[in-house]
Amino acid sequence: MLETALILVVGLTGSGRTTFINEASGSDLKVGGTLKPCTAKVTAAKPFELSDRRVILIDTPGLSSDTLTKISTDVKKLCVSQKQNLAGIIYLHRILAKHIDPTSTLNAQMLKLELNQTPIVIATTFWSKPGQKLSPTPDDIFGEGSNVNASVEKYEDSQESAHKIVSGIMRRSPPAETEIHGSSWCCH
Ligand SMILES: Nc1nc2c(ncn2[C@@H]2O[C@H](COP(=O)(O)OP(=O)(O)OP(=O)(O)O)[C@@H](O)[C@H]2O)c(=O)[nH]1
Ligand SMILES: [Mg+2]
Repeated sequence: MLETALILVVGLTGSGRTTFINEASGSDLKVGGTLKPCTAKVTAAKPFELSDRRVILIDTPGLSSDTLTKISTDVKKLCVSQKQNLAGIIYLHRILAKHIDPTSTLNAQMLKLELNQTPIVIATTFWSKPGQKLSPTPDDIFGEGSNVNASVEKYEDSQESAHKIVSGIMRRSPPAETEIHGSSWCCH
């Protein structure tokens, strides 16, 4: 049987998490079309196979001070029910954002602490929209001196591009290290 890779997809509301997940997994989760946040719950998408793993992407509500605790609690529960640790976190960043709000940096830092030592990829979205684009560094997202060892990838609105990002994170998270023993949460 294929090993399961649970991968968390996070980011601010409207950063394109659900669109990315639907494209990668062939799911049909509800995408936002209004000014209101759309995804309200931690939701496991349809499993799909990639690089000899069974991949489950986890959609989340937009990361904020209000959702942070709920996201980390629900993700830990999901990991226990799947008997797997997280194989990684994909942090989606809307490339058109002019400034990164310090609160969002703090929230990203807190989530990283909660889900300690999980490999992280920052994936930038909205490249097809016109406007000034500034690619972020891990320090921009997680705070100056945070020493987060994350790569920054460009998501190019296609399944191939989404799969490349997912495969990249799985290369940094070998299957043998991801299993949870017993029912307690442990992160590597
Ligand atoms: N051009 C472009 N549009 C995108 C991209 N990602 C998402 N969108 C559009 O942006 C809107 C919001 O996308 P969602 O995938 O719902 O974003 P989300 O991060 O899941 O947002 P919430 O769940 O509402 O917090 C939709 O109209 C998408 O079609 C992208 O990479 N490029
Ligand atoms: Mg969503």
